[in-house]
Amino acid sequence: MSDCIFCKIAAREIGSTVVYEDEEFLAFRDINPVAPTHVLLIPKKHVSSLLEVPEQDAPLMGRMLTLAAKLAGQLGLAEDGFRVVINTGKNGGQTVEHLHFHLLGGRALQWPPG
Ligand code: DGP
Repeated sequence: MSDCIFCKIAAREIGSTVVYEDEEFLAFRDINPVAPTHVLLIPKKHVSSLLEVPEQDAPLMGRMLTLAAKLAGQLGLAEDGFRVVINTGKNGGQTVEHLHFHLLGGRALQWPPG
């Protein structure tokens, strides 16, 4: 989508610190990290939120989830643990309307999240 900031990051029109890329996905460092490791994983295809994922994209979502685990390992988070977060909508705290997983680790995370 032309006015979507994450589409622009995926198209390399806006700079970011990329940690992983393939044909379907991009992972990059969050501009405002809330943990020592804070990476955003996005599908390159624009989907505005988890609520808007079409049924036929279930396999894509499965690949995204297994990729999140693989990246957590590559980022050194597997041993101590980590969190994958999908903020959705107003109460979920979603601020960018392009589906993204937050991959958070490097410190003990609180629960409930507040
Ligand atoms: P959320 O609140 O779940 O929609 O998370 C959006 C995240 O995106 C937030 O943690 C900050 C991050 N973010 C917003 N704009 C940019 C940007 O231009 N570059 C990068 N790297 N991250 C961004």
